[in-house]
Amino acid sequence: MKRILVTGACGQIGSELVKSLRQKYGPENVVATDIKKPSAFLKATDGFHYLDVLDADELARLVVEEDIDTIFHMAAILSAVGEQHPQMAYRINMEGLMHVLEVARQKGVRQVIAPSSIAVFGPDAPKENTPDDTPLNPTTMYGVTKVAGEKLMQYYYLKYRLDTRSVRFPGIISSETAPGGGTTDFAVDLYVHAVHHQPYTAYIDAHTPLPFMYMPDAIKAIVQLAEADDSCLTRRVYNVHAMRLTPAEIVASIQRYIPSFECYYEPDHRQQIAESWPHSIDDRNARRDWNWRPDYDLDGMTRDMIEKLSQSIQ
Ligand code: AKB
Repeated sequence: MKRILVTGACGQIGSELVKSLRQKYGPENVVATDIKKPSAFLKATDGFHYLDVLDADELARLVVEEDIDTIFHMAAILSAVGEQHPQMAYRINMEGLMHVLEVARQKGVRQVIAPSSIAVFGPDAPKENTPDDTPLNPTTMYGVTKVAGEKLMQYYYLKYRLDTRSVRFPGIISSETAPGGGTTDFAVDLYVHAVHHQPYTAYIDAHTPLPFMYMPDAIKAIVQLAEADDSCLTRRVYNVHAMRLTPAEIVASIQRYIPSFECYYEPDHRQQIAESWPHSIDDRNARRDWNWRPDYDLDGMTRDMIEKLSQSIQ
């Protein structure tokens, strides 16, 4: 049985990943860590530990004491906050990953999975069906750290045979834990405002396309890649795609269920970040190598989001 440690376990993806891994491998085999205060769900389990990823000694202690063989490294600063605090984003994203890889190497951890992002692409990458291999010239610090992170993970695989794996996530839409500090967070805000019957002012222009994915598909992707037979993998980092959506398309989908919902548009500094990213992603390598397929389309996701968010406010 795997012994798993998750960093950033209180974040948007981390919190749902912990739930899913605990269902699969047993709650006692998944150690959740973060610097944030844990949710009631995490608090109720004794598998939560305070951990700052900048503290390599504490990470090493936990890995040894808990006999960890797999690390899901989810702790990161996202694009919008990263542009406000580029030096902090560099430190947390780069030093944090380096600590995870070094502790893994020194303490005999078998596998490290850390997400990358569509933010690795910059304005010179093809906008539609952006392939895995194309120029990586991001214009955000977040993107810079994700490109360097991908290369670092590949280096540890080639030099030390540490089993590193990564997916480039698009914007993730979810109902459980709010996202924090990303450019694509507006998509979640749209749903939250709609179920509260409040209008929303989006900071991204109505017709800017971006790649998105519903959380159950994101969890499926990262767990499926972690479990894939190594002999099937032709690379360490994979594009994954689900939906190409503009804010206006998400609003129209919400209005099919909540017709009174209204959205206004006042693009701010995040518009420039969104415009530097692709519209849609070519994920044929993931589909071929480990059978990746998303389950949700726009209206399927909207139905589920509205149902779950409505239940949570009752
Ligand atoms: C962000 O907006 O920064 C993230 C991402 C696309 O990686 N959601």
